[in-house]
Amino acid sequence: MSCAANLYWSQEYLTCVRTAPTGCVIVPVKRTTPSPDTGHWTFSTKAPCPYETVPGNTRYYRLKQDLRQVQHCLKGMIFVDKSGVCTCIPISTVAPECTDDMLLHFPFDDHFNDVTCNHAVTTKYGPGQVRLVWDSDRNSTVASFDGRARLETRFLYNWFAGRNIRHFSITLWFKAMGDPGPVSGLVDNGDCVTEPGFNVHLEQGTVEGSVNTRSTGITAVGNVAVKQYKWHHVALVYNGSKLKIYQDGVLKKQTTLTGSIVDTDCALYIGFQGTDNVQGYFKGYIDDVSICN
Ligand SMILES: [Ca+2]
Repeated sequence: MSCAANLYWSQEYLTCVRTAPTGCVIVPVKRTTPSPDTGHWTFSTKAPCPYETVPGNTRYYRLKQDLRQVQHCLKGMIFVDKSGVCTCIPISTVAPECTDDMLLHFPFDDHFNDVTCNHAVTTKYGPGQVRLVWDSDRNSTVASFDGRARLETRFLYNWFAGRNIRHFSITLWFKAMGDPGPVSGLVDNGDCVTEPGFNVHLEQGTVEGSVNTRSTGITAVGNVAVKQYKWHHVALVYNGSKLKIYQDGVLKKQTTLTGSIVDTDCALYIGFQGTDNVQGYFKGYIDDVSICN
């Protein structure tokens, strides 16, 4: 759902507002008018972008040649380097997606949080970094994981309790850049104290998913080969009778599974699986994570 004509989404106020964010402190040589669809303003410089995002705060950016030279986008905007063009864009110009089916959606376009009406917020954990970077193949900003950090959202703590969930799916884009051997988690809700209710992870150069139901237990589908440094789309779908895994839009494996998904008192992890604070991290890019029920 988008804002009505002449209104702009404000992530700060969580509603549509009449005034669009008006600028960026980079001196623009060119300013385009806002897109009628998104309300985005774009500023560009003629030279390749001399700035980079300050780690951990995408509203701030600094001169690559002198990291002390820190500037910031105006309130409600964040800095991105779109293929060499310095740009400040609104935190979000898209209203939350309020549907019965969409539980969580992380587009990673300009922040790390969920954009559904559940408004789930993520927090970074681990010694490393998760950053937003522009990816020209995806033509989108994506989340970059350095192999030592993850995102967590506590929205799924005990979420399955009493809900009798028999329809559940996870979709995401990923580009693996780490060691293809060890387990590295993409999305799951567990191993904090118990086995996950669901997970999608990489191991030995393949992608695998599993769902844990009360009547059947942990059931996995996978062993689907993954190419390093290539974007793949993966979908794990449980429909109450089958568990299926799709890669790049093609059904790769399926198996019989019944019953309601077990509850865990664990957070949702993105970019990690396990209890070990060294192993289990994902290195690479993740984009557009959706969870539906
Ligand atoms: Ca994105």
